[in-house]
Amino acid sequence: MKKLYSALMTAFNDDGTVNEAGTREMIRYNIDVNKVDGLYVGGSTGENFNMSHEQKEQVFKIAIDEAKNDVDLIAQVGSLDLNEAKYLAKFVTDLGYPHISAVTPFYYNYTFEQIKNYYNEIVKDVDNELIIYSIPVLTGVSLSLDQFAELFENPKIIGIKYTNADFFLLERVRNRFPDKLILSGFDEMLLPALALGVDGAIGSTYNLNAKRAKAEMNAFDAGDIDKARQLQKDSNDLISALIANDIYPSLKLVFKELGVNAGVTKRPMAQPTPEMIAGAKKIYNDYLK
Ligand code: NGF
Repeated sequence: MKKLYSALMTAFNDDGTVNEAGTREMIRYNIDVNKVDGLYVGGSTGENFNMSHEQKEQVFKIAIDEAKNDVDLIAQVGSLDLNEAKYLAKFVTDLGYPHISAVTPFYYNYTFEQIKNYYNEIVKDVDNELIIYSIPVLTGVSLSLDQFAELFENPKIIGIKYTNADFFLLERVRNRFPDKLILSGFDEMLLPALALGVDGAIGSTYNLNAKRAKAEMNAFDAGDIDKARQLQKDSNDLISALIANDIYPSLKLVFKELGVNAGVTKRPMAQPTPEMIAGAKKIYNDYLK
């Protein structure tokens, strides 16, 4: 059974502090209304890379406290500070998170040896399993098939969150590692990723569009490719509109239309403008009502 995860957003107040009540509302909406299989906590959509260390801890605590054991939880602990990544890996493991994930270290053009050492260090002292977070479009770090193979030599490294439009590589990875977990990261490319055998998907737009994505997965599994294509087309109409309206603030503005207080994005992310608010209302009316 393929699994669908929302990349959890963090509700922020105007001053950049975490809005705990709003964050809890989004978690509840994902579990109770979207009926997702899991949440990816502390990823790009969660604005993890905008946050202080204390805020990361705060969000990890809120998410597991609200979600309890209702859905699977993956905590993204990767950081440019390896000591922080190791600390957070232990922190979330002690909180009870069943999986961890870590973005490839970025900015300094690390060698593969350094990247490998980073992953092995993160998992070394924790009794937990790690999913590599590969997102070359934001990190500039592309791992090759052989490099994934080297990382998988560590039995605690169990899979990839694959946010990459390189479908040749995806096919090669799926073929070489049939037992590893591969979760697709680009929501607008879910169907081609399903065709190549991913085990599920994690994404930002599932916060609003999980039911359609689940229906697409089910149609694909039933062999109804025409239906799956139609559902992907409908999703992509929504995703295109969200991207055109600035996706992260717009996801939160559309959440408000659904009666969920998602707060705002944290600066330097864009703050809502009257045009963006009007755009979000239109997205809600056109694609989600
Ligand atoms: O936001 C991005 C940037 N990607 C997300 C997702 O892969 C990131 C994707 O859902 C994620 O899951 C996380 O770490 O929070 C896109 O927003 C979506 O496909 C629209 O392009 O690439």
